[in-house]
This record gives sequence, C-alpha cells and structure tokens, in this order.
Amino acid sequence: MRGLWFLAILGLVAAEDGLNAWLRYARLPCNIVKQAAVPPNIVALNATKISPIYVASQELQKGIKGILGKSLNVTHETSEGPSIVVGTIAAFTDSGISIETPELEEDGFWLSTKGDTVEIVGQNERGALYGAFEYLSMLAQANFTEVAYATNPSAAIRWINQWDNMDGTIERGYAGLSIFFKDNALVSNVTRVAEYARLLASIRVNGIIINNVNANAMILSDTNMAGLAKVADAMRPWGVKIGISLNFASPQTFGGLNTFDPLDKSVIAWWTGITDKLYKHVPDLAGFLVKANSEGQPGPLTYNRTLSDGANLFAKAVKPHGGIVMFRAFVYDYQNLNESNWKADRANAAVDFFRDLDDKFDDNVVVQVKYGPIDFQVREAPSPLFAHLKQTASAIELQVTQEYLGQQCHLVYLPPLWKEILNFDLRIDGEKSVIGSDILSGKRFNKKGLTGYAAVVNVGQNATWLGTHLAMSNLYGYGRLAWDPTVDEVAILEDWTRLTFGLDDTIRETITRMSMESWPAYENYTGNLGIQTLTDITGPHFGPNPQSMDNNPWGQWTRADAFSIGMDRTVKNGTGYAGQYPAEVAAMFEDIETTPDDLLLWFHHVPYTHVLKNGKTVIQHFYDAHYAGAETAATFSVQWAKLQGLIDQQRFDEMAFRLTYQAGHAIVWRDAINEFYHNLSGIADAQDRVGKHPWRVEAESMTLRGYRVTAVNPFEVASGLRIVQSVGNSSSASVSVTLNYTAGTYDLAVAYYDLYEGKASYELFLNDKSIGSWVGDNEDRLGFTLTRGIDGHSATRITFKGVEIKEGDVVRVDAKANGRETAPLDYIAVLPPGVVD
Ligand code: GCW
Repeated sequence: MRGLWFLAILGLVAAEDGLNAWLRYARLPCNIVKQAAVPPNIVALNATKISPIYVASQELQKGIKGILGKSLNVTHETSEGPSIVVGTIAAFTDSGISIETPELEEDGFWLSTKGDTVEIVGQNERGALYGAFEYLSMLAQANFTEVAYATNPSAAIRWINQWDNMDGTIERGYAGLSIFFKDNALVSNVTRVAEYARLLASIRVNGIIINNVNANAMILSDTNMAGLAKVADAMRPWGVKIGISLNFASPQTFGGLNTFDPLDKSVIAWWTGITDKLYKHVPDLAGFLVKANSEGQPGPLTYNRTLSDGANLFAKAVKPHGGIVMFRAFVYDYQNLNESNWKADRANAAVDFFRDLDDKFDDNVVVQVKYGPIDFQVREAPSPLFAHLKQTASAIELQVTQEYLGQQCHLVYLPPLWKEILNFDLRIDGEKSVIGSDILSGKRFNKKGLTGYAAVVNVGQNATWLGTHLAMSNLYGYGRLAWDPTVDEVAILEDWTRLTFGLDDTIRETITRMSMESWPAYENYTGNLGIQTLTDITGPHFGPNPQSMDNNPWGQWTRADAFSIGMDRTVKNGTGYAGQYPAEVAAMFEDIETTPDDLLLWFHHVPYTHVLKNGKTVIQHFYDAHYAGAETAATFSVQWAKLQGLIDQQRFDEMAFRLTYQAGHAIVWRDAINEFYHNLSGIADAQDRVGKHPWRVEAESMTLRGYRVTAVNPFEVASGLRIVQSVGNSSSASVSVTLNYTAGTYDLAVAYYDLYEGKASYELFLNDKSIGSWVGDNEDRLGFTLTRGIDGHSATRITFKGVEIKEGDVVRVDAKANGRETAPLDYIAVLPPGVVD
C-alpha cells in the first residue's frame, strides 16, 4: 500500500489501456484526499438490482473507494446521521425525507452537498444516476465545494447511432469489430455492452440505435429479437434504451410479401406484427431509425409514396408502445446529379425533399438532420432544413466518428465545430432561432420532449473504445453538449482531461491547447474557405485526393478549373441554395461581401485571384493555410513529448505514435493540395514554397539497388511526382545517397507508403551504422479505412530525431518487400531543428 502511495506521489502511474475512459476513479494525492469530507454511508432508495438507483449506489461506492480510498456501506433504508442519499423525487417523498428542489424535468436532477448529507434527487431513476455521476466527477476533479443546484436536459433525445453491421464489421469503424454483433447475430457476451452503457450514462446519453442505418432485415429474426432483449437488459440499468435501424424493404426481403409499399395493407399489418413482437422482447424499445431512399437504400419513393408516408408507417406501429421514429433527412439522388448543370446541387436535396412535408408527419416522428447539407465535412454551412421544420420535430445528427476528419488517426477535437452550428442563429421569421438552444431544445416551435441529438459513434472492441485515447474527448463532449449546447468547449476539455489523465496542470494545459488548435489546423491542411474536406470521396474518405471531388454524380463538387473555384449557391446566379435560409441569413450568404471567408467557396464561385477579407487571394490563402496547418500539426507530438512521465507509459506511447503519424500525414495533405492547385491554376506561391523542398532528397534521385522509379496516381501524393518501388516481391533492395549538408544535428524523416495486405520492412543507415528499423504495419496500429494503393491514404513517414550528420555522410535505406507492399519510398528529409517539411 505504502509503495503505491509513493508511486502516486511521484506521478508514476500504472499502465492504462483506456477501457475506463473518463471513469477511472484514480486515487487523488493524499494531501488532497485529506481535504475531502464525504458521508460514511450511501442510501439508495431502490433495492432492485437492475434499477439505475441501485446501479448509482454501486457506482458511488466504487468511485469513492477509488478516488478517496474510503469504503462506504450501501443501505436501502434511510437512517439517522450523514449519508449520501440517492433516489427519485417520489422515493424521497415516500421515505419521508423532505426536499426542496426546483422544478425537475424528465432526466433532470438535483444535487446538494450542503450540510452533512449529500442529496442526489432525480426526476426519474435515470436522472438520479446522472446526479451520482456528477457528484463523482466533482470528487474525481478534487472539487469539494458545497453546491446545491438542479439541472435539466436541453433536449429529450440524446442518442447514439452505431453503424454496426450484423457480421461484426462497422461502417466507418476505426476501432475494431462490433461490441454488439458477431456472425450475423447479437453477441452473447454483453460485458462490453454494459460497460459502454455505463460510459454513456455518465454523459447522460439515454438512447442508442445499435445497428447500421444501412440496415439488414435479419435483425428482425426471432433469434435476433431474443439477442436484442439481452442487449437491452444489459443497458437498461444504466438508463440507456436501445432502438434499431430498419430496412424499408424488410416485408419483401425478409417477410416474404411481394411488396413493401407503405400504404399496402399487408405491409402495414406485417410491420405492426413485427413491432408488437419486438416490444414483447424489449418493452421499452426507444424506437426506430430509418434511412430511406438514400444511397441505394429502399424507401417509399419506389412506390411513388412520400417520405412522410414511409415515416408514418413506422410511427403508427410504435405509437401504442410509446416509441418514436427517427427519420433521416439524408436523402439525395446520388446517381443522377450532373455537374455540367450549373444549377444542380446536392446541398438542396434535404429541403427540396422535406419542405412540403412539414405538416404531414405523425407526432412521434423526428426528422434527423445532419449538421450540414452535404456530409460531415470539415466546415459546412448549417443545414437550412431546421428552418423548414416548424410542425415537425427535428434532431441534429453529429458524427463522433471522424469519417472525413482523420478517422481517429488525426487529433481533431470536434466540439468547436459542433458549436459553430449549434450557436448559429437561423433567424426564422425574423426571430431569434439559435439551432441548439432554441430549435433542438424544442422551444422555438413548441416541440419539447421530442427533439434533440444523435451522434454517429464507431465504438469497437478496441480497449480505447474509439481506437485512440484523445478521440474520447469527442464522445464526452457530445454528451455534455446534448445536455447543454451552451457549455464552453474549453471547460468540457478541462473536465475531460482531469478525469482521464489526472489533475496535473501541465497535462491539462497541454491537451487543452493541442485539442483547441486541432480542428482549425485540420481545416487548414485539408480544405479551407468552405471548399470541404478535399479527401477521396469516391474512396475511403481519409487521405487527400482533390480531383475526386468533381466529375462524378456524388455532388460534393468544388467546380475547380484553371481559373476559378467554388460552388455558386446564390439565388441570382447559382443553385439557389442560399435562398433556402430564412431571409436575413439568405441575404448574408447571397452577397459575397457579407459571406464569411470560411464559407466563401461554399457559396460563391470565384477566380483564384479573388481577394479575401484578410487581404490575401484565394490561392495564396490556400497555400499559406496548408503550410500553417501542417506546422501546427507538427507541434502536437512535440507538446505531447513534454508529458512523458506525467502520463502512464502505455497511453503516452500510444498517443505519441499517433501524433507523430499525424504530423507526417499533415505534410502529405499540405503538399498534395498545394501541388494540385498550383498545377491547376499555374499561379506561383508568393513565398515560393510549393513544390520546393530544399531539405528533401527524392528517392528517385538516389542510387538504387533492386528498386525502380515509378509514377503515382494521383500525381500530387508523391514528392517530386515520382517514387521508387522494389523490383520483385521479396527481394532485398536499397536506396542510398551521399549527403551534402553542413555538419549538425538533424531529424531524419523517411517518406514511404504503408498498404493493407503487406508488411514491408525497412532499416535506415548512416554510414553503415543502423539508425533504426520499422515495418509497414499501420494497418494493425492505426485502424483507418484500409487501402491497397500507393496513394494519399497510404502515404506516411517515420522520423528519427536528433541525428548527427556531416557533409559526405551516406544515408541508406535497406528494404524488404512483403505481400502487396513493394517497400515504396518517396523521399528522405534531412531537417534542421524547427523546419517542417
Ligand atoms: O457519410 C456517408 C457515409 C456512409 C453512410 C452515409 C449515411 C451509413 O460515407 O458510410 O452510410 O453517409 O450517413 O447514411
């Protein structure tokens, strides 16, 4: 015991794998523990083991033991003397404890630590559990102030959408296989499911759709319904209700009917029967999520029925059971969009499809709207559909999954992005209509109780849940914002950091700074001025591929040509999208003068030489922003390195690896985008950096043994436009070069390509002395969507720091191909301190 204390004082904490996320309940230092006064007993006003109140008492006992080292008793009867009492308002009243709480709404709670008794009072059991987590969060952050306050959720719907497939894979999953499904059935071991529910309860998430919106009808089989019941049982004690995504064609593909027409009697009867059966297995099923007529999914339009006919079909089936239908607004024609039509615009789709349906939905339908009209891009204008749903309840869809935002291999803290949207005032009918606090709260259109939030999350079997420790601040932040969209994004980070890594100021300041810099940096190096994330939209959505945006029907166009760039979405001359906003907002976006720079190319098509409000031309801003973004990303691993010894080794090493990877990949992004637009526009970089790399030696210019020079597609992902690949698959090969730099200490970076299905090995030498070796095994270490090509996704680099180099030294890389990996090399950079290239 004494040994542990000693280690804790030194800050040498045991290795952690991330499984407990922000619920670690790590012991506070002794001097702080001394200041804490907690009552000696816990009284849980419900003794039923599966009740959230009982769970709350167990959590309080476990947490206080961990944080303060104190063992508390749990009883279920009120007693004399100080205690922590947790229960619902009704239970408090029944026990004869008089409490005076302000009005509590569903899931709300009252927490009082004044006097010698701690009162945790929930409007319902779930609320009481939230209150217990709140109290534990305070203790874990050494916040022992006396408080007495009530808090209520801003919105009733605070859900997660998992995109888990029934075979156990996850669509856009970067953290391993599903914790819900295996071999086309629900898992039988629900340990991780319950642990996930615990995490969700602590951030006040109250519902989860567990299967992919691209849904498999097999989820409705008898066996799978029994499996759903088991999953629901595992999550219910934590106050998390489950729901499922439906495949619209199920009556035909699974039920054997010859139609799935939503107005057909046999179809209606079939869905009613299936729904009744589901509710027998899961009596508190939250409801259904439906993706219809989108990206090849079946839907009512097949039968010339409306989207509301489709939604109401399910709404009627769940109505008697108290369920709701989340109907996705992500409906667009993905095959017939034609870029040669200047007026064509995918961004128009949601409003075009839903505008006339506002009075057509049943009252238990919620239209679920992605935050922007395209698809989770690095910056989007807020969806104008919120302004058209006045009679229909709406929920916003956010994405914790970093599909277009670095796939959890890049640090990108998302609450600042979400808050741009949530804080946006749509000025509907000339009145204040802030998306978060007015619309999603249900206040603006009197829809309270039926509005809110859904976040796509790709939690998988990886111990870190999301594949990487720092991405967890996004999940935590989602819960905090869904409860209260006005919470400060820095405050969220600071709480999360203390809970996840302890109370050290350096840790908190460092992680907060890096995280707050991360979204702007990512935007800078992947696509700015509202042009979207310039990623491979016909591929895995990870690395750069700007030309993939255009000349296809997907509609994420940039309309970039040799002279100009951007989508003209004005009413006067473009697609008319700007006119989908209420008048004041429409006028702002219609006029180039009042459109903010960061959405300029979202709304306007301009020459590369157009001068921004910041005084730069569009093209020069592109160049500068990409350099600035990569430079900021390069500081992350340097900042992180300072935390060595303050954070346990396991989490330190795992993050150090990823942040170093990000620094390298940010340069891949920077160069690809800059090369591409430099080539397209023919306009020189005023600072003469693009295409110039004085500190690089291109592999194609080295002495090659067993290697040959090849081109790459897209061209801009290779420095100097060429790479080398080894000849013959498993032969050993090498590249070498005599350096011609003045003597000094340099970082040596080797740029190579790490593909799926192959693990080439490499060793770097300086004058025959080994500097280090590595294997192309990112597919095992990173978890991003895999690629088999030599492209912007596989481009990566490794850096060896502080190497002494003098003129005439010979650098050599020996390599062995493996599988698909031909040990492809792009360049070696010899970097003086401070140079990012
Ligand atoms: O963002 C796109 C994704 C698809 C996804 C779709 C959707 C589940 O690339 O993977 O499908 O959106 O949101 O329905």
